[in-house]
Parts: sequence; C-alpha cells; structure tokens
Amino acid sequence: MGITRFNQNPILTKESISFKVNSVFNAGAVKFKNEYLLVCRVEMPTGRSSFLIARSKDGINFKADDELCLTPSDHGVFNKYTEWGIEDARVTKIGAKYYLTYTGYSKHQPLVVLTETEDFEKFNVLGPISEPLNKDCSLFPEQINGYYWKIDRPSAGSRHDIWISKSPDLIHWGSFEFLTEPVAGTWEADKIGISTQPFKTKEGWLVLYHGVRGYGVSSSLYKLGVMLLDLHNPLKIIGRSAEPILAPELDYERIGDVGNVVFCNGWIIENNGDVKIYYSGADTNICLATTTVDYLLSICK
Ligand code: BMA
Repeated sequence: MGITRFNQNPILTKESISFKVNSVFNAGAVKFKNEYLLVCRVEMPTGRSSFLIARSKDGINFKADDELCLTPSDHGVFNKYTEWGIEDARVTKIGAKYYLTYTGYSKHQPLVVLTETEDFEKFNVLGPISEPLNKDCSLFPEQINGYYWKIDRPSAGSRHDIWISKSPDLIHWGSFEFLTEPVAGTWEADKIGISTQPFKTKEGWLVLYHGVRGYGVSSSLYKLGVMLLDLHNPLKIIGRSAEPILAPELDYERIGDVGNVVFCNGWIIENNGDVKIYYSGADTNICLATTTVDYLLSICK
C-alpha cells in the first residue's frame, strides 16, 4: 500500500487565503462536528505567524476562514512569549475539550504553549508548558496510569531528542524522561521531533515524527518517519521505521521558503483505519497524503 500523495497537491496555498499572507503551512488536524478542521499556520507578511482554520466536508477540499482564530497578541499575560509568532499547532481531543500545543516564539526563544477550546471559536490560553528551548509537543488523548502525558523536543546544546513527561492537570509537568534520539549516519542524523498526536491502536500508540539531516553549511532535509509506543508505558518503543515514509521529492516539496522539507503536525484517522496525513512542502503550502493504520503498523515491526 504505502503512502500515496494526493494527485492535486497542494490542497492549500497562500492563494487560498482571502487576505495577504506570506505562506500557509504546518497545520494541526482534527475532526469536529462532521467537519475536518485544519489549524493552519499562516505566516503574515511581517514574518510572524498566527493560526487560521480551514474547513472541509471531505478532508480534501478545504475553505479557509476569513479571519485568524488565534494571534500572538491574543495571549494576554503570556504575550511576551509569543511576540514573534505562534507556530505548528498539534490538536488533541481529551474528554470534551480540544487542546492545542504549539510553539510560542519570542526573544526568549521557542517554547511550548497550551491552549484549550471547546468550539474552535473561543480559545482559552493556558500558557507555556515548557521552558525554552522546546518545540514539537503533542499530548496523549487520554490519561495513562492516572496522568496526562506529553511528548516534546527540548534542545540541549547539540542534542535534539524526544522526551516524555507527565502531569496531573495538564498545567504542571514533571517526571521528565528521555524517549529517543537521532540515529547517527542516517536520514534522521541530527534532529527528531514528534509530528502528530498519538493514535491508540491495539498494538500501541502510533505517532509520526520528523527526522532531519543537515547538509552543506546551513541546509537541512526534513523527512517523516513513524514509531509505535507501548500502550501502558509510552516510554517503551515497540518499533520505529528504519527508512522515511515520506521525503521531499516533488517540486512543491523541494522549492519554497525553506527547500527540501516535508513537515507534518496533523493527521486524521478514519474509523476504517484510513489515514489522512496533512503535511507541508518547503514551508510554503499544505498537502495531503493517504495511507492506512495497518501499513504504518507493518513498518514499525
Ligand atoms: C522546524 C520548525 C518548522 C519548520 C521546519 C522546517 O524547526 O520551525 O516550523 O517547518 O523547521 O523549516
């Protein structure tokens, strides 16, 4: 089966937006009231990003709203941590609420911000749930052993590893533990970070992640991989793809503001096991690729 790119990619570009933006990319994805929602990152002409919702009945044809849903200045007392933009939302439904975890960017450098919503109209900013330098955070959709769990990617010197931590209330986090690291000499040699919200299968928690390999003086190649974490103890990795499942190949993935990037922070998994991966090419657009849960599980083995 494998991964199939939608033949009319990209599904959203800056031309799809009714106001002036530099780019639309890196969308969180969720089903809400029989609609597919993408919480898109729009980089404004200033170079600072905000979030804009795009909606669809079929998961393929999206229409972007006319107004931003969340901006850096909506962050009240936390504005100082989002002044340079908010980026790359992951959306996790826990109980009746939806939680957005995303990068707040400012002179303090990137950190992870948490915001909740029940209707994707009113957003309640809960504030930073990490110190800088941290990005690529996703919440697990349910409590495990009595705690909420998150996965994120602190950067410490030259290390860009994935860590896991726990919380009794989603606000106060502790029990920080290392999960996994880049693999020397491979496509994911320099950095890794989680892509999607974890999805529960009988065999474990399935997650997409990105792997980065630097080349030349200042360029990086971003590709996607998949891993499977133990259902009862996500600190145990059951399997991880040896090869990338998606890599920049086509013009819309190679050419753009940041070339040779496929980056993903949202997927939607249908009841029949079909998977819609929303990803961005070259930090410039939003694309769709499809696969199945069974295929992703098969390559984790
Ligand atoms: C990462 C993030 C993403 C971006 C990617 C590739 O560090 O900042 O927003 O898509 O780099 O440029």
